[in-house]
Amino acid sequence: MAIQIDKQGETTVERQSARLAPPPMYQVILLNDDYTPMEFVVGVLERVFGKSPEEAEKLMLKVHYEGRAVCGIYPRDIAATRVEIVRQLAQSRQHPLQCVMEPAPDA
Ligand code: TYC
Repeated sequence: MAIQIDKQGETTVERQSARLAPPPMYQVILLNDDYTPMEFVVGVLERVFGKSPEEAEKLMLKVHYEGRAVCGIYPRDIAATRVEIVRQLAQSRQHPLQCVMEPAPDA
């Protein structure tokens, strides 16, 4: 909030949120590989990205057939956290699953 006091002693409180640009957004992308089990990928999409079982299955198959798919679009810190969680889950089961983030194209 910006607070301004003019010469007459009037105080103006300006709501700063109205003037802030929206944060830059990042898309989190899952990449295909030949070894990670399909069920594991479906589980990741449900647990990390909040997808329903049906959405997760559909998205996993999109990655499987097309090589990659966007799992979600988030502010930078949230995107980075989700990429890291996927990395840790994959590592814990020794799967080569790869997840990356990149700036989202402007809406
Ligand atoms: N291609 C993998 C398989 O046939 C399945 C898979 C789907 C792996 C999506 C990674 O991001 C991925 N077992």
